[in-house]
Amino acid sequence: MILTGEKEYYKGVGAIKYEGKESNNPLAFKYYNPEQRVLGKPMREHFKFAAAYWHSFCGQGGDPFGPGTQQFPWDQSSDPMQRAYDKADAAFEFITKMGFDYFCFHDIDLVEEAASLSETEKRLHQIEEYITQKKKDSGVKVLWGTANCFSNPVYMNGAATNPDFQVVARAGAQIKMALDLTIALGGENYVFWGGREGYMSLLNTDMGRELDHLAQMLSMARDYGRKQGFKGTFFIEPKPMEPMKHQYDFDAATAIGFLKNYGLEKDFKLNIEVNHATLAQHSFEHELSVAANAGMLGSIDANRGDYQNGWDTDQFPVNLYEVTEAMLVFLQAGGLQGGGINFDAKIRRNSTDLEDIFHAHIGGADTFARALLTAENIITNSPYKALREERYASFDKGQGKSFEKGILSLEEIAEIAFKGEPPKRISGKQERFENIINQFL
Ligand code: XLS
Ligand code: NI
Ligand code: NI
Repeated sequence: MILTGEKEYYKGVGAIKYEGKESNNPLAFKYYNPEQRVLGKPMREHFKFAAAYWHSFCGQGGDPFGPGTQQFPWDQSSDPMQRAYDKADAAFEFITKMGFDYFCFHDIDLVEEAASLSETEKRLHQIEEYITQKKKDSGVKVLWGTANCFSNPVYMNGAATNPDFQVVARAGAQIKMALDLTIALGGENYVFWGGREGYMSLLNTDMGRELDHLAQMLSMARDYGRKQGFKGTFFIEPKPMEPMKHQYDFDAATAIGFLKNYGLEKDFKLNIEVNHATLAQHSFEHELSVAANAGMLGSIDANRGDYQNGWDTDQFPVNLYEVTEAMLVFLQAGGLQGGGINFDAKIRRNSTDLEDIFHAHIGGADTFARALLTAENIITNSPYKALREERYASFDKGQGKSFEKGILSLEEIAEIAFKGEPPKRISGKQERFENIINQFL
């Protein structure tokens, strides 16, 4: 048995508790009350909050113009395995203090990649053993695992969609190892975000062939996972651009079309990321609705963008109005299928105190909690649902109902129009709907 570390990294920060909105304690939840029931289900179960290993314990604030600014005390050893163990200690300390039940990871977040695949595999086995012990001690679980098939320069032309089969095979090896690791750690889901799956120029790209290859890889991963006894859901995380100019999983609608085209829709659902939605010129709630309508609303990556610029800034959620609209969709869809809310978000580069990561997650959890409570209130105590249903009332009876049932032909509805009165002008009442949100916030 491996003994896990005794060191405390986040000194001075204890367990984060719910103290209510009157509390002035910056290190307490004001709205996120894990056991409080919302529409019959505790907040803890609605959300399944997860910390993202990469942003919170690996990324140190580097950007294209300069190196990291956050010096992590767990990143000091000269031995990569020791660094990985120390990082796991810090991660579990943080997650436990937050009172979160879950984390998400990429394979090489847990331990740095080695010079060869077989050396990397060895490292992954070692860290798997260590984290298994930490999971046992803490009760913390894995929401999803994934393979980072985008950072290593070998993937500069794509991973599963690389024009060179040798690279595709290497991506396959990495995905296999990441799946093994996720299964060994009891991961509830497995994610594919295709960082390099897309193109920079169509001139040198055979898009049709690349899409076939992507589907081939996903089918193989699905078959392998199922053979190994993985019962969880596979998620595709749509994103329109960055790092590639055009990504194949552009948005929810594109990903759903792709999955159905290749017969993958039974095993795969979607992981909707707020910032990816807005990069695709959609709103968060739009992407949630598209996924929910297809029965594929699997999970959420909760990180907002900056509305003044066009990249994935991965900021913690703070926008109550936006998240309330999203929670209306969320609650009416019956929540998430298998997934949870993963804070795929990072603190700003000049947030350099170790406690800043607590403020960030407290704010994110409180934003979701307050929005969920508001949405519950709107659904139960406002005319919102009735007003919306009323707009479609003409389909609830008579000819409208027959149309919905599919028993009218085009000739028949044309005849209805010719014979009937000209349609009345009916207001969409958008402003009234918008005011309901403000009233209940
Ligand atoms: C990047 C993605 C990434 C995925 C996991 O934009 O959000 O962090 O969630 O690979
Ligand atoms: Ni993400
Ligand atoms: Ni992202």
